[in-house]
Amino acid sequence: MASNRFTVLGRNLIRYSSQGVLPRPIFGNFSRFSSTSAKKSPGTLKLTLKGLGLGLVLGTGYAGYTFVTESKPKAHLVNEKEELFFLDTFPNVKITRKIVNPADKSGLKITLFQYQTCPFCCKVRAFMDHSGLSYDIVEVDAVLRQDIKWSPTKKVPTMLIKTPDGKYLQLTDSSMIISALASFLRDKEQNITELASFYPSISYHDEKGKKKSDIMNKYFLMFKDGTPRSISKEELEEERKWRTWADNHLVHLISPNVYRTKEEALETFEWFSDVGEWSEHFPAWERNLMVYVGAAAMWAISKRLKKRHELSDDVRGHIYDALDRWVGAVEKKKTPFLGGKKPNLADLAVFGVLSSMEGCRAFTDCLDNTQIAGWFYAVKEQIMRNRGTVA
Ligand SMILES: N[C@@H](CCC(=O)N[C@@H](CS)C(=O)NCC(=O)O)C(=O)O
Repeated sequence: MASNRFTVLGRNLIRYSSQGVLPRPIFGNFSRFSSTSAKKSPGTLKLTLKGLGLGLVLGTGYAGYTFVTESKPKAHLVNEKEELFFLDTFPNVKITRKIVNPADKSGLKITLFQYQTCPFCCKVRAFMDHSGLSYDIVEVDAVLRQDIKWSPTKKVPTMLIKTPDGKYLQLTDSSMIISALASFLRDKEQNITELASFYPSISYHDEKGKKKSDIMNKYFLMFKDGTPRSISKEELEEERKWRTWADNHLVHLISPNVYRTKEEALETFEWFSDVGEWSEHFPAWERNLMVYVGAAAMWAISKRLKKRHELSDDVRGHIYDALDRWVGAVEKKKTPFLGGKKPNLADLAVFGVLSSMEGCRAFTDCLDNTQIAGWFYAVKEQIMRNRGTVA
């Protein structure tokens, strides 16, 4: 079996591999898809439904990611794995932006489907820009989400990568995307489809009997010829620990902080609109609906999220504590980054999550009340140095 050639530090892969859970490369067994139809102008009923649905969509979107990333006990593993998903043809979507880096030697043709300020999407972009990759961006409309209709998971970030046989392989989940691409960039001889197959999606029933799924090994890098001597086991473990912390802890502090009050929620959505160029990409009515209804919905939802994650009313205090912990871990290394002289995947994950609130009052407060600024802007500088330009 192909997986025998790969080593991964930790027991997960070996355990799942021995249970026969790891998929073999599944060429020839791909799901088929007919591409999305062109956008139509919405009718009155549709407009009304959109208005009513917006709060719910934004709410469930943000609440959804927090729910998925929660590490609850997994009551019952159904042990169903989902096959890799491929499209035969590229979907009928508008490319919003092209990032071009002439120094990119990866040979990968990547399209990222995203919301500009989603923390998980910011994490993926931080990694891709730091790696100097060229890629196309599709800014997904958070209301209709037409551009990801083709996707079985209906979440962002999601990615399509062109395979040598001309199909499009879908990668989902920010941490899986980063691990699979990072593994590929270490050894471009590896096949991206085969690499993706080492991150199987496994379903389980939670304690309430609800079917959920998660991606195995998503914090693990896959090394074809064993762990490179240049990295120690401890370094890899530490990197995984903080990547997990970024997804399971830090990210849950963002919504309660950026939507803390009605005014902050509105400011935050105005900033989303600016950086996501909503005025450019969406009609005015839709942009305004997204800003006003979105801000109101998220202000309300953030209260529920605060309870779910057992945060006190002093939500700023929680994020300051988290950042103090992170800065403490970096300082202990006595190097500019957790990864040493260069940011590692944990630096990029923490940076990515934080950059999702860079234009918010909560971020300015973090700069004023913690020591995060030095590290944050040092990572940003490294990313800016490596990244391609908008074509
Ligand atoms: N674990 C996933 C979480 C992704 C996620 O929940 N994304 C949100 C947006 S921030 C989403 O797409 N929610 C569904 C929706 O918007 O309908 C990851 O790391 O990529």
